[in-house]
This record gives sequence, structure tokens and C-alpha cells, in this order.
Amino acid sequence: MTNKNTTPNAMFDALLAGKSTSTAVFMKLPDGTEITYADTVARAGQMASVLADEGVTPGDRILVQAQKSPDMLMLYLASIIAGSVFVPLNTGYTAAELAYFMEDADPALMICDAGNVAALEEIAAPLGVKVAALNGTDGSLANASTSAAQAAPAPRGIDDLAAILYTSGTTGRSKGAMLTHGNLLSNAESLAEDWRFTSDDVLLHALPIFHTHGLFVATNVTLAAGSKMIFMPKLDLDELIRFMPEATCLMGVPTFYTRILSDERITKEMVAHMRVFISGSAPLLEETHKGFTARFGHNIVERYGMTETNMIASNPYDGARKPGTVGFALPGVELRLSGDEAVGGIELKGPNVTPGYWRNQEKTDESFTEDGFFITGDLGSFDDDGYLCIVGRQKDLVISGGYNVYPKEVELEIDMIPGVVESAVFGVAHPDLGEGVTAAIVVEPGNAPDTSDVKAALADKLAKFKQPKAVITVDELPRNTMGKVQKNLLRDEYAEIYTKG
Ligand code: MLC
Ligand code: AMP
Repeated sequence: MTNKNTTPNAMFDALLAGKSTSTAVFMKLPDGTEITYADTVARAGQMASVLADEGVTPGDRILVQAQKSPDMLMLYLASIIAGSVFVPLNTGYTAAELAYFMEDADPALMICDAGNVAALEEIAAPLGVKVAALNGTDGSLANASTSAAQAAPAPRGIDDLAAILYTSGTTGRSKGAMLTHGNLLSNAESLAEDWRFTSDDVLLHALPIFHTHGLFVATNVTLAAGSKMIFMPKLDLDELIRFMPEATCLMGVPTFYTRILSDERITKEMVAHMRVFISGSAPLLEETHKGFTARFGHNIVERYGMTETNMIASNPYDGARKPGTVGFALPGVELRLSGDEAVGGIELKGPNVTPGYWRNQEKTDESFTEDGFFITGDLGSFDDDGYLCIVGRQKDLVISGGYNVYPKEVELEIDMIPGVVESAVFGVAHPDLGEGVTAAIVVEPGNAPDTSDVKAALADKLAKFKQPKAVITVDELPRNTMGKVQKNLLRDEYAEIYTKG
């Protein structure tokens, strides 16, 4: 880490300050537009002054739900300069889900796409939250910033908050993981070094930017190394193929790699020049890892992370990248397994770890051991060479295409549907998404909703990625003698619903 608590603005100084005159390209857009580092620093500085005009002061939260765009990324950088706390939200969240975040984050400003302002104002007004358009209208933040002066970076040390990222919980309520300037910087710097990023690199950026992976890992590593990124709205294989010749690296969730493998147009020659492919956010199946090596001659670097901790471990850049493992702890990260068995709960300590959950001391206390290690809820073991293997989860969680879905949250909504007696939500192997969200429901005789009723009832309640891909009606849920639903039996029984035929 290059910054100490005394620096005026820890992230600005490390990631942006030296680049205010750099003509190197930071972002290339699909239409060919290039945005240099100097443009980026200037535009973010201008947007920071518009945030100040809107009443945002250092430490204030700004809640953001907007489509991926260069303006959205500028807003993140503007928030660093303004000293505010960036709180990005999944664009799939429904109005019902947003009301909770607005209340919990207690933001000075909610920023969204122009088309959503009116709808969000309805939720925001009773909470006293102001809503502004990011782009698309004359008065939007992006437009107003084109004529604004550049704001000076607000003083922020490594312990000050830079962001809050909401992550669902096993009780169904989302918690805001607080991330400091120091958390984000330490991770960006160690990853850039670990993965050997330099100013010669060109990253294919096709991930969403409301989560750790696309926002912090991809963007901050690019900034830390002075690399360039090709900034695409989403994963689109046609676009990936179009830009592959200009790129040197790709970061993705495992679904990126299964989709690349199932596209016959992508050849070994097409990717021969690539420096590195990196995967994370969900387990990369050994079969995918080995299939990728066999077909393209590239060993994917699999890494492991979490919203609360940023990145924890990675397979080595130099040295064996072992399928089915997530490698070694990153520099500065202390990793251990709980208990005395070969398999234990993964716990860690380090400059990357959240100071806790926003306004939720109880959850914060529950998430750390007495000696200050963060409890991930993942189960791991070390192989003979010291590589960490994630072998299971202590938490009831489904990871679908890299998005976390907490079954409890889905079950609570399903149980409210008329005619449903009870439900159990679980993950089943899915060829594209890794795991598919699956619901087993017990229904009232004579008043039974069918699968399409359940899906329709959830449409405006839960973001699409949380909605079950399959709903199965069962006579009763399997329970153990303590009355606990045995999801493992459901997982076994329906193991092939997405793979057979
Ligand atoms: C889209 N859909 C999903 C979904 N993504 N459903 C379940 N799970 C998902 N992940 C829905 C769409 O709404 C659509 O619904 C249907 O599925 C098909 O959509 P698609 O067009 O095929 O989806 P696509 O846009 O291609 O998105 C798939 C994806 C995307 C995998 C590319 O989800 C993605 O970019 N995921 C990355 C998530 C991520 O960044 N995770 C990092 C979290 S950070 P319908 O009904 O309209 O057809 C973290 C820490 C760490 O975990 O370690 O990094
Ligand atoms: P999130 O809360 O969305 O940040 O998701 C974090 C969780 O994703 C971790 O606790 C793990 O369960 C999972 N995860 C991330 N990377 C990997 C990986 N490489 N292999 C297996 N699971 C992973």
C-alpha cells in the first residue's frame, strides 16, 4: 500500500492523481470512442462538483441504480473525489426491493436512469430522499457536469468509507458491507501485482459494475496499473469476438467461460495472443477449466473473493494453476480454517476486509471471530501443496451466473402467494448459470397455484435473477427429525432437471 492515513484522498491519490495529463486510453467504447486518463480525471472532477451542488458532502451515501455506461463509471470516480460513499444497486432490483435500500442506506441522493426518475420519486418522496437522473436529460448529472469546474478531491484517509455494497443475508434481509478506501486500494494494488497488470494490458470488461467483480476488481486493477479497458455494456459473444484481437485479458464469472466454450466460432488462434483469463465469483468447474485448456491452450486463473472481503486468494500467475482450487492467500491476507478437521470454515484477516455492516452491529459481531477473523461461510480445505479448495458452504446460498441468491428471501415471497403452504428454494446444477434457482412448493388442495402463477406472483417482487428457473410441486418437504428441511435430498432428487434432455 502506498497510502497512509495522512494522504488527502487515499484512492484519488493512488489511482487518479498522477494521470491528470495522461493521454493514455482508460476506456474504449464499442462505438470506437476512446476516453483518456486525463479526460477521466477531468470528467470525474466535474461530476464531483455537480454532486456537491446537489448537496452531497463527504461521508454522505449516494445510492445509484443505472445501466452500465461510462457515465456510471465516472460517477463512481466522482464519488471518490467528492468523498461520498458509493452505493450501487443491481439494475434488476424491483421497486419493492429498492424501497428497503433507500431507507437503510439513508442517502443524500438517489441517482438513476432518466426513465426511472418518476417511479423512484414515488418511493423516495416519503423517505425524504432526492432523486436525480444520471444522464439522458438536460438537467442530468452527466449533462450538468460538462460545464462545471473540477472539484478538488475531498480529504479521505484509508479508514474512510468509499462504498457500501449490499449483499443478501441468510435471514432474507440485505446487509450493507462497508468498504473503506484502504480495503479497495490494498486489493487493487495486490491484484495488479499478482496478475502482472501493466500499462500494456487491455481488459475486456463485460461484467456489470454494481458488484465487486466488475466495479472493484476489474476497474480498480485497470486504474492501478494504468491499463486500458474495452468497456462493453454486457456479455455479448459477438462483441467479445470483435474486440478479442485488441485485448490481452478477460475477467469473468464461470458462465463467461462455459459460453465461450460452447461457441464454435472462438478458436485457439483467436485467443493465442491473450495474456490471461481470470475467473471468479462462483466455482469454476474442473471440467470447464480443463476444457478451456484443452481447446485454447490457456489455463484460467481462478480466484476467490467476497463482497465483504474483496479478493481473498488466487491461483498463481507463475506456477501451476490448479483446476478445482482457488490458489493461495493474496499478499497481506491471513487465511485459516476453523476447527481441527481437514475441512473447516474459511476465515481471514487483512487490509481487504470490511470493517462491518452498515448500521448493523449485530450482524457485524456475528461475522467476526473473537480474535478478529472474518467468517466467510464457505467451507474449505488445503491440498498437499497448500492450495485452497472450496468444498462447500455453511450458508444457505445459491450462486446463479455469479449472482448470489439467498433462498430465505425467495421462500418468504413464495410463502405469501395464496395457495402456497410452504416452500424450499435450493440450487441445482445448471449448464449455463452454474446453479439454477429451484423451488419446491407444497400447495393447498383445491387452491393450488401452478408454476406460472408462482412466477407471475414474483415478477414485481424479486429481481429476475432471484426468480426460480423451475418450480416443482411436492406433497411434502423432506424433513429431518428436528423438523429442518433437508435441501440436500431435494438437490439430489432434482439434480438433473436442467441437464437432462
Ligand atoms: C440474467 N438472468 C439471470 C442471470 N442473468 N438469471 C439467473 N442468474 C443470472 N445470473 C436472466 C435474465 O433476466 C433473462 O431472463 C434470462 O436470465 C436470460 O438472460 P441472458 O440474456 O442469457 O443473460 P445475460 O444478460 O447474458 O446474463 C448472464 C450473465 C450475467 C451470466 C452474463 O448474469 C452476468 O454478467 N453475471 C455476472 C454477475 C457478477 O458480476 N457477479 C459478481 C458478483 S461479486 P428472461 O426471463 O428475460 O429470459 C462476487 C465476489 C467475487 O461474487 O468473488 O467476485
Ligand atoms: P458475494 O457475496 O456475491 O460477494 O459472493 C461471495 C461468495 O461467492 C463467496 O462467499 C463464495 O461462496 C463464492 N465464490 C466467489 N469466488 C468463488 C470461487 N472461485 N469458487 C467458489 N466460490 C466462489
